[in-house]
Parts: sequence; structure tokens; C-alpha cells
Amino acid sequence: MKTPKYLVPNDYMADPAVHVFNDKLYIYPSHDRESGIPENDNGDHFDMVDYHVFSTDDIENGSLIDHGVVLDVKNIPWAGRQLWDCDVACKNGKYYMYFPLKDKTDIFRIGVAVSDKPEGPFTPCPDPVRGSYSIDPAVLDDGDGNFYMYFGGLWGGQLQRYRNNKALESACFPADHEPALPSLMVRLSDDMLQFAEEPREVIVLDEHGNPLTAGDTERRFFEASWIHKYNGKYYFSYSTGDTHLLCYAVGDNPYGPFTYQGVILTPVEGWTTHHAIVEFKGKWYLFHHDSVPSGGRTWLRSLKVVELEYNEDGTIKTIEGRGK
Ligand code: FUB
Repeated sequence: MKTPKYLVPNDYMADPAVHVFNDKLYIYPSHDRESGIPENDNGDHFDMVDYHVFSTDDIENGSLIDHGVVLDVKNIPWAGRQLWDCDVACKNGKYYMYFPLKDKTDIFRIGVAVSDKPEGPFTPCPDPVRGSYSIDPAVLDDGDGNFYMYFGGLWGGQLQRYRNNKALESACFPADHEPALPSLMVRLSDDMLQFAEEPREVIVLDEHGNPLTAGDTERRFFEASWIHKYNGKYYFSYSTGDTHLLCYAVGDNPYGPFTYQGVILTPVEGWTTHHAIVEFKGKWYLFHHDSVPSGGRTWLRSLKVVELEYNEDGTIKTIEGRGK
């Protein structure tokens, strides 16, 4: 599949998380909608209220099943507003959906909802994960019984309001020459419902072994963490936000550090860019979104998929976001 393909032409879906469970591909997107809220740097216009799940056993030529609404904000006891990018992990036959949501004080927390089936529906826990903050959880099943969550996002994602896992009096961005605010990562507890340790910084190093700086806006982390393994290496990928790139960095273990490698996807139509990388039936795919079908309305995004290819040295071939 060399040409990108839209997956859900009759609705607006974004921020895909994608996994293979029981030999099927499951897609867990955000569900965009027109709320009428004006666009601003806090992302108030991304006012999503539920999630759908999609599945297929043939992403190239098969149809996609829409399993309908699997979690609704009105059923989450601690909910304020804005269901953003979620992810799902499977352990011992149970499926755990991790989702960011503002609580009743307008602070993003990460919640968990549980199901016996990958397609849900998911039952939310009464409270958010203790010590959680910011947005965009992505969970790695490391295959050895350990599960790791990567999370965080700048600006509307509120990451600049924290240092060392503590809330600041007010938001604080590093100076351009200082290390960039990194994504966070944390091992999950055995029951998958809490953090097993304090979240740690995901350090992305440049070619000289120095952490990327805040002024390095074409390479530094902004939001949309994703992690996958290829040939025994850990590939941490993310969006650079205001420079609209999907980039990646490679490390030897889930904690990093990771060394910056390059661009996966050049800018798409629309402000945000977000993705998942997954292997299915012997091929690798980049799931992402753009705002072409909505005529550029950045809060109404459409899901896409395209094949992703590696070079022999393990680097990823860059894909054109506005390519046909
Ligand atoms: O969908 C809302 C936010 O937009 C996501 O959490 C970010 O990653 C960006 O895609």
C-alpha cells in the first residue's frame, strides 16, 4: 500500500493508536466533532466526548468494522471535558484503555477503562491514575511481562505546568538553549491500573550525545508519543507540534536514552500530526491523520494509513505528508 488511504470516510477520527490482538488489527482513534468552540492554543476546539473502536483482518483490501461508541465522557465519574488520544494494552485476557481527560478543575489526567474484549465496551475506573498528568498515553507491551506508558504534550497538553512530576505555580518553558521538555515514561503496576514508579524523562539525544534543546523546534518533542520495537531496538516517535513533523529516535531499552534519527512524516494538512506504527501480516504501516477531507479544519481530522518502510540500516524512509 504505497498510496495513503483514508479509513473512515463518513466520520472524523484522529490520533490513531493501533495494535494487533488475536490476529486482527484494532484502531483506537480520537473521535473529532464540530463543537463550535473557537480555535486557540489551549486546544479547546478539540472537544471530543467519546471513542469508537475499529477492527479489520485485512487492512489492504478488507472492510473496517466500526464497533460503535465504546466509552463516553458522560460515564466517567471524574470527567470534566475533552477526551483526547487514547491507547489500549492487553494483559492476561483483559484490555486496558488509557485516555487523557480534563478533570472537573480543567487539569488533564490519565484515566483507565477496562474490557474483556479488544473492541470494548470499556468500563472506566472511578478515579484517574494516581500521579498522572498531561496527555497522549501510549503503552508498550515489552513482551516480558512489563508494560510502559509514554505520555505528555506541550501547550494545551499542559506539560509545561510540571517539573519532576510536581505541579508548578505557573507554566514554565525552558529557554531555547536549555534541554527541551521531554515526554515522560513509566512502568505500569501489575494490575495495569496505576504507575509502578515515578515517571521518568524520555531523553532524546542529538548526534553529539547532547539532549535536544527547546529551541530545536524541528526535532524536539511536543506531543503524540508512540513506541515500537524493530530488530531488537526501541523506536520512540513523536510530533514536533508547532513545526508539524513526525520524528523518531532509537534506543536500546524502554527507558532510553534515545538518539534522534530523522523525520517519519513531513507536515500534513492541518495543525496537528499524530500516528501509530504497527506491523501486520509481515508489513509495517503508519497510521496518521490529516484535515484534507474537512477542507483544512484542524479540529476535524480524518484517519489515514500508508505502508512504512525501513532502510537496511534500520532507519525509516521519510513519507510525504501531502503526498498522493
Ligand atoms: O486530539 C487532540 C490532540 O491533538 C492530541 O492529544 C494531540 O496529540 C493532537 O493530535
